[in-house]
Amino acid sequence: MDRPHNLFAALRAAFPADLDATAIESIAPDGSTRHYSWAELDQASARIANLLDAHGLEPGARVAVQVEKSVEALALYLATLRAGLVFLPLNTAYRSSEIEYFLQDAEPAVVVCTPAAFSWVSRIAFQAGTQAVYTLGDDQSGSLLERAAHHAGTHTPAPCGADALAAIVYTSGTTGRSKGAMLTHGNLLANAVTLKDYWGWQQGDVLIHALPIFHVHGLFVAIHAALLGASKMLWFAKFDPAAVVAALPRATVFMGVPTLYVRMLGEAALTRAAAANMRLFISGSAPLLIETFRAWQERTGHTILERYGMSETTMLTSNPYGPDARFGGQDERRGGTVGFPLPGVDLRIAGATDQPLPAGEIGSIQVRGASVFGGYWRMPEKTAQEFTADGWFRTGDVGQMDARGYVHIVGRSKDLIISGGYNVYPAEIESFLNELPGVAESAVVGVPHPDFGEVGVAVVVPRAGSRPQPAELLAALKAQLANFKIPKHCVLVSELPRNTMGKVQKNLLRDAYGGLFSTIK
Ligand code: MCA
Ligand code: AMP
Repeated sequence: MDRPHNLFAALRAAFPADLDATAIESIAPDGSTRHYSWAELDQASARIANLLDAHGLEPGARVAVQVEKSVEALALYLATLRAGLVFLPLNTAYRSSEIEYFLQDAEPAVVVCTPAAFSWVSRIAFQAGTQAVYTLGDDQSGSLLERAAHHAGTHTPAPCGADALAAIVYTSGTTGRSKGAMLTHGNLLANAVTLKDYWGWQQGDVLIHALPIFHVHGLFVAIHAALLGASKMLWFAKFDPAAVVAALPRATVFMGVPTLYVRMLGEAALTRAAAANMRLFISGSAPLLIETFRAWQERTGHTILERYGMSETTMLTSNPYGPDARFGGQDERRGGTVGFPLPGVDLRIAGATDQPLPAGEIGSIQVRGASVFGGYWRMPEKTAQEFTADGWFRTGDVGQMDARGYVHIVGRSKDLIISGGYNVYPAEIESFLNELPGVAESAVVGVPHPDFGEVGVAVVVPRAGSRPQPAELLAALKAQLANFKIPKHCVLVSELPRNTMGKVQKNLLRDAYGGLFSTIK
């Protein structure tokens, strides 16, 4: 029989003995703070777990959540794990058509949204068969906490095996709509323990948490490691570079996407002295430019540790924190690389027929290991396509492993733009664009951007006799899609470049528009 493996139980077991100590210091934009003790975090999640239990849901029932970042939202995540239900986080930028898709696909039993969104979210949710819709504001308002307050502040975590589903994380597809990556308690716990050990988590560590908590980076990578390390978190609901730089002297670890590092470098207060107390800066979710890596080294004296992962797999590789015996005791963090496969992760560079390639050759990155998900929600065919016959997951990233064992990501076989750490799928934007009046066809490509790393540019062919205004096309997209997905520029062209097979040559478009943002500071 599988042993009990509730992820919450493992996180809870790591709480410090002094439960009255501060677990989270939440820092508001005006600088005011609110302290949450470990006991409060435990009790808040217990109350919500008891409320969820009162619904009498089957294990595996989904709890979909689209709320602003708050410590109470974190308690809701912990409560869902605790109750043995499945957490489904949703980006707060998603609009109604996007939410409608997720709720119809996942059929959550419970939905939690902001008080302001209740009327439209609840309409969609009840149509999708949801039993209960609660609200949660970022100021402790809403029906979730009101109802939870009537429940006990103690709760026994639901027993569940390592294979029990803990979360569904939607990640868009290169064709068609988003796919829900199903992550188990075992997947998440394996990765959390690995990261805590590999990154040398120490007693007394203080993590600056300034990322959103509806994606893998902010929700799993940052929070699990901090909780397992019994570390205090300095909690920012929204990233503000000046406020984060001001908090560095009270912290030891920071995690961010490259855009956060770029913006912090724009702060004159970022100095060696300001960063003197810090132990570790970690970057991921998007490529860290070598210029940023070097500028950070020069300004702060710290070498950013870059790592690589995916929603389907959580973290896969990391530059070393200290000497890695598996790779000859190497401990150098090398800019432009994502480091070594993490302990417990098998990574290979494969050729066209999935055969492993020798060191130095470029090929598809394929992985397997305890953190790799079992499949996509209700998409067995998609799942089968993404795994090789011998059980390796195809990441869709293209890379190379050098003779010393460092993994380099050199491109992607999937048509994906990573903008400020968020993924934007050109196919989705094109399908909306192509429906707009006056549009015959379109192509969306990613081009370099000094702040977001990469942004989308829409290249549109008008219908014969039409002359749609680019600004109006973008405004029409904005009415339907999350704001970060909106291309930052739109051009009209008479035709798209195609190869002899009729496929749009996006590389030519990227070359043509690649310099659009190069002069922006
Ligand atoms: C905001 N905007 C963006 C982005 N963010 N545009 C493109 N890409 C973005 N990422 C747009 C808004 O639509 C808005 O446009 C304008 O920029 C300003 O918006 P605002 O909300 O003020 O921006 P911000 O608050 O300054 O946000 C920027 C940000 C944020 C802090 C960099 O994007 C962010 O938190 N990124 C982190 C994402 C993340 O956590 N990714 C991890 C995924 P307008 O005014 O026209 O509306 S997990 C993952 O990738 C894997 C598993 C991994 O390896 O970790
Ligand atoms: P997601 O769909 O949010 O899971 O995004 C996963 C993708 O982000 C990966 O497949 C990579 O393409 C990309 N990614 C994550 N970390 C890095 C990194 N350090 N360098 C380059 N790409 C990264």
